[in-house]
Amino acid sequence: MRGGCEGERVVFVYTQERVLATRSLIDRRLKQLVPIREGPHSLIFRAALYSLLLPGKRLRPFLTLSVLEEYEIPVYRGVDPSCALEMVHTYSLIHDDLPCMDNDDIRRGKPSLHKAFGEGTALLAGNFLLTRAFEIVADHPRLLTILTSRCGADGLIGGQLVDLLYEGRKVDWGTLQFIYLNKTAALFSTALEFGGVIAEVSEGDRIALKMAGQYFGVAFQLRDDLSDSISEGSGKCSDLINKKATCLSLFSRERAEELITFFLGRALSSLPRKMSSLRELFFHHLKAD
Ligand code: GRG
Repeated sequence: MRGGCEGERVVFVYTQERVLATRSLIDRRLKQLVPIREGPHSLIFRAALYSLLLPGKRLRPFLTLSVLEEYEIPVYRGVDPSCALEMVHTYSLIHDDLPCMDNDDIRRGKPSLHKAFGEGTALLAGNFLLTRAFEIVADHPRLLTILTSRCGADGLIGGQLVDLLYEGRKVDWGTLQFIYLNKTAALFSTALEFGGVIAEVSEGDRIALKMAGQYFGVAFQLRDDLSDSISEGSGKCSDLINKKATCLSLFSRERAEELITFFLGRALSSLPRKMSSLRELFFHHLKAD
């Protein structure tokens, strides 16, 4: 793991090695938290693990663990909450891919869960992962409250519903920001806030972390809209097929790039500390393809 020194403190940076180390830590724990159990229902564990262990970037766990590191809190304390977040994220991807939603055949480079296991099993595996995530944070009331609110009508569900409602319809910037904030930014802000809550930071720092996550999430979705528009033929162009409301329905590519720069700036200036690894992660995932 590469690192630099700032005074007495070691400052970790966002490197490929570090991404792999985080992935391996999280994946090992995910396998323990969702063990394959034998019985008539064993299919649910295999289906959930199929999606969970596909090579996702594990960005949300990385955000939580980076906050802990910044505040010099042992990283192990964030592993289970990070796994819970990754389960919620995976559930949202499984359901988003279903024929009644985006109808995507490919996810993380492999057949999406309903293609591999059938629609009914995919629906249930998503529900199972969401329930399991709540079970994992249930003994931490503050984390549970945050996660519950971000998964509900004022979070993922609300964002996804408005996203569906605006398929093929003209969208305005206010509505698009609502979709981005709830569908995409909700889990990034949860990840940073989880770090803050576990590290018992001041109220000011917790709110700043949450805001950094919101700004980063909006920029991340803007970048995803731009990437999706140029990946026709790669199996990742469902936005075009579904006539999704994206930033390109409103802005030129150049204007969208300016907005990414704007929201990146806001995300960086919201961070309550130097947080080098988070800054690098933000830059890395928002840069033009
Ligand atoms: C509640 C069904 C339901 C959906 C909620 C989150 C969501 C709404 C839908 C998921 C699909 C989607 C386009 C989400 C937007 C955020 C986004 C670009 C997710 C991909 O996140 P990455 O890049 O994915 O971190 P990996 O695979 O690396 O984990």
